[in-house]
Amino acid sequence: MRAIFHVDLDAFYSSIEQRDRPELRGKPVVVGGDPDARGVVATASYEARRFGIQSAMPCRTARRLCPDAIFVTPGFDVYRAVSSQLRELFRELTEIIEPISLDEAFLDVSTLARDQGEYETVARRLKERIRDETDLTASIGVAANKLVAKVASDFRKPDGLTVVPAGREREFLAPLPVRRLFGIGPRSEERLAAAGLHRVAQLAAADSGWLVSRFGQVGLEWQRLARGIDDRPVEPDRELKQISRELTFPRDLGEREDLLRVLSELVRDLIPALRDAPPGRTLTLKMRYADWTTVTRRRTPGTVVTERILAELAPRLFGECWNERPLRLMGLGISNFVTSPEGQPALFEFGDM
Ligand code: DCP
Ligand code: MG
Repeated sequence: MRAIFHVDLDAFYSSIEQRDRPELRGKPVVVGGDPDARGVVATASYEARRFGIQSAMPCRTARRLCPDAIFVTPGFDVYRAVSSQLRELFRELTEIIEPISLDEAFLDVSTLARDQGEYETVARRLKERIRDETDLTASIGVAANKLVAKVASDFRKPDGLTVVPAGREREFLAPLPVRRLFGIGPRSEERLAAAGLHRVAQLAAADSGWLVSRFGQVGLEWQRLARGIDDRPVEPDRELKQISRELTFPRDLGEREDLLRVLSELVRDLIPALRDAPPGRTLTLKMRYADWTTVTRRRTPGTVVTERILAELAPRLFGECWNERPLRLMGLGISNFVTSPEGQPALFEFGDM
């Protein structure tokens, strides 16, 4: 029987800013880009979220929703330092730690407790340790697998602790919207909604033959998630080789305009991961044509791939290698990471491409 913690800090960047600048406490704080220069929101304090401000939203929209919001430029060095502090605290419990981003990790704590009730105590103690050492709050989900632990950490945010007892996974997930399942994104959610499946319970109970005929094999994978089944191990110290996003379209797309739109969605989806990863030097575009021919094109611009370079280079690469035939999939990836601290993206931002 495994026991897994999913630990996720609350409003990470903005909580750190509020911690370090007392004048920001209790105020709507938005961490991200410049509202006058097409910046996007990295995160917002809970005070700002009450106005509807969310990660990835243009800062300009955020300012419209809350004219009193205070905009702060991210201080990644501090965020990284806190992240390593967190890692040390996790290490007090287990070596089996899988970091997902600066503020989020899975911990396999299976050997720590003698009975299930003890895990709650261990998790509570970890929250206290985090608060004592960093002055920040974390939410923790405890479950027998990663999927359920992840959903559980989000269940009572902020400063939450949710334990899902073994055997109760399906019941816990049942009332939630399908979107909450780690692995079902907005597009899958739309496809499920079109088939009348909105809640996890409906997906869990659906006829499996019908699911396959409607969605293919992925329908069965979704159903396993909906039933709370997940055997993925916590993978410690996974070395990051590439961060990527790809999308298989519901139908093949042959219009340049549609494909450019998908490409900018992929760029947008990649940006949060880009922020949490070390700087990368190489951008890869992947295209799969309707006949399954798959083409990948790489470009190493001579600087690290910043958000701006990503946004400019991706459509250029596409323009250079798309042969005008319909595509079924497109993907973008960043690799060739700079591992030493020399990788200060801002320094390279205006380098030539
Ligand atoms: N982040 C980002 N862009 C995004 C999402 C997140 O730059 N689109 C950054 C800012 C967040 C940090 O990553 O502070 C952690 O992401 P989370 O999704 O855990 O969000 P928060 O910790 O801010 O809030 P929550 O309390 O919902 O976990
Ligand atoms: Mg968080």
